[in-house]
Amino acid sequence: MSALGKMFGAGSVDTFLGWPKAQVSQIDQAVVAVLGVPTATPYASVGAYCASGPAAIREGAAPYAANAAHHNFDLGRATLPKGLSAVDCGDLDVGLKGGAEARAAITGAIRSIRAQGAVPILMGGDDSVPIPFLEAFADMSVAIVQVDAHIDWREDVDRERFGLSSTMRRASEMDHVGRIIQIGQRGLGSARVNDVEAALDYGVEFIPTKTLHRHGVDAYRDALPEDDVVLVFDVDAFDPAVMPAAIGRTAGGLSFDQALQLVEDIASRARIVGMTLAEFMPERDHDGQGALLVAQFLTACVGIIAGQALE
Ligand SMILES: [Mn+2]
Repeated sequence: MSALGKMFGAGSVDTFLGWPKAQVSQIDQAVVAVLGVPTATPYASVGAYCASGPAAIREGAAPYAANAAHHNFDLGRATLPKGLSAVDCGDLDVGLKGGAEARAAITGAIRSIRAQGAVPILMGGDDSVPIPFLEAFADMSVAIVQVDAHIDWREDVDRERFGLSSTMRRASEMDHVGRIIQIGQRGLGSARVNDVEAALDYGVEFIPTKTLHRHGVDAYRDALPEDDVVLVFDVDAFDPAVMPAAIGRTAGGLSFDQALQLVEDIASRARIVGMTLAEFMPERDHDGQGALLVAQFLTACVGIIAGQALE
């Protein structure tokens, strides 16, 4: 723990923002439950390279833990409105190999959190984790807002169909998934030409980062869904200058405030029923800079989602 953290009263914490620990099966009255997941379906070529992401994000949030109940200027109020509580369910023990069993465990955990009335927030883990997360919403229809430098529409990679480059194609095949809005594509490496065509055929609306930078919120205002939304956020959507802890760094990404405003704007039209935050790779971070940013962003997202519980 840094001396600076001590000065502001931070103690040693091993949960996100120092929230109470809870079992997935017993989250009491929490309106939001955070769960860490190391991977779902890693590619053999790279393995579970974001497995230590959840621990690093909790560490990034640790300096704020002593202030968790303070006024949060990103929200204009306390992160958790009075009377509401959130819990950290720790990391789901699915090992690092992933596969069908890991995916089933993730889906089961998210179903359990939802059945108790809380909004699940999954901290990855590589971007294969949203696939089993989304499977846990089969009892309702959802729209997806995916924020990512990459479109993730590969049919398969080396014959693996459930990996991090196929996330949105697998999502599009789920009966309960309706509209898909994808925001943040940029540069080379976002997509193959035929995958863009398949996504457009499905009805995906793409809002590249370039459009967002040039037109601001007008770039997406009319595209945002009014149906219940699962927010699928890949941290490589952020500009690598502010969030370097990603394997797929691409210049020109979102600022902290653009991402925050986007989540606010989604929440102003639709209920956010779940969120995944993936691809945080501590080994690529610079002196914890990315972890701090992602922790602050996730804190704001939790606050926005918790605020919806009051509506
Ligand atoms: Mn990505």
